Amino acid sequence: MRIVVLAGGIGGARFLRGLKRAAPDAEITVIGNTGDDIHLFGLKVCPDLDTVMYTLGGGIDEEQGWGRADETFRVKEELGAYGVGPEWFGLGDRDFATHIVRTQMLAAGYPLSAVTEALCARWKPGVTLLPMSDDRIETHVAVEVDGERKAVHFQEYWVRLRASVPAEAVVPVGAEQAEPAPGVLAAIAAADVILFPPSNPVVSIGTILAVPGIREAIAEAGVPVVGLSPIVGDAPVRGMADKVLAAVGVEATAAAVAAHYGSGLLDGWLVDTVDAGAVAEVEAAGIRCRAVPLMMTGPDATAAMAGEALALAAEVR
Ligand code: GDP
Ligand code: FO1
Ligand code: CA
Repeated sequence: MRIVVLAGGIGGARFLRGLKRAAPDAEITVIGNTGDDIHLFGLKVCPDLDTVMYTLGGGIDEEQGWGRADETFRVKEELGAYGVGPEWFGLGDRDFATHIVRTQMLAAGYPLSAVTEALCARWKPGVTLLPMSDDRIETHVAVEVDGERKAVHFQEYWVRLRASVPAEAVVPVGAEQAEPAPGVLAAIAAADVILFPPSNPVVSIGTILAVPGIREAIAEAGVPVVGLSPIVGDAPVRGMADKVLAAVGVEATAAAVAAHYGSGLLDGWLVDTVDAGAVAEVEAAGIRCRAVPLMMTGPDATAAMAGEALALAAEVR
């Protein structure tokens, strides 16, 4: 079975670990979000691609959900000693190697998709990891700070500001001019099922869908598209997805997120058992819905969630 998964970072990566257990013989292609990418110290950092690669390749800092395990921060300390910022984005020594290799290959003319393939040759994530696009797309957030309205890079909004100020707009800068990366549309066309993991609906999955051609390809794929709610009990399980949902006028509820993706895209939607009351509302919107445990408390729980998503896909086929 060929499964295509649109993934952001921590939520998507953890779900993928469960999906690999639930469907060990499936061919999984991950379309990864690159809107979080940031250029720092002359290096290109791809947080969501790296989180998927490290998590599935066994190199992730499990507790944080991002960055490498067993990290040290000598380079970061030395940069700080030179007064070279920003100091608010924690890049570790092991992680720096990934960004150096990536930047070196990009400078040699390799597209991001080829770079990602080369990095995955070491990590062997057990899935095909494709960036959503080889073109530069960076999510910026319009905020009002000290009465002044400005756009900040997503990472500054998320990490430095801790999403503490309201997001007035979320803009994937460069998306309109971008193209899907090689293999993305072909993977969608060849898929037997397409999954939206419990990733951030706005800045992860929303950004991937903003790449011209991807939303249409999924809508026209003619195969079940099933999503899992990242919102449980009217709140994100972690992080601040509610802040960016508010920016796009979507309530932080499991049903509202399903409606946001729309029945033109979604055939099925899994909500957590605490949101069983939302099932009727989602079904009324023309999306098959089932309430199952959706907390990724460990590999077994996540594998069970993935199994439920595949079962719902089989039902809506
Ligand atoms: P990010 O790029 O690192 O923010 O990761 P993603 O966008 O892939 O996923 C972030 C989302 O994962 C957040 O909105 C969380 O609510 C969601 N999430 C994290 N853990 C869980 C979980 O155990 N269950 C569910 N349903 N969602 C989760
Ligand atoms: N998230 C943080 O909250 N603080 C950090 O210092 C931080 C550093 C960092 C370094 C490399 C990387 O790949 C990810 C990093 N993240 C950090 C996570 C990053 O903000 C992700 O984009 C989030 O998970 C949201 O997508
Ligand atoms: Ca992300």
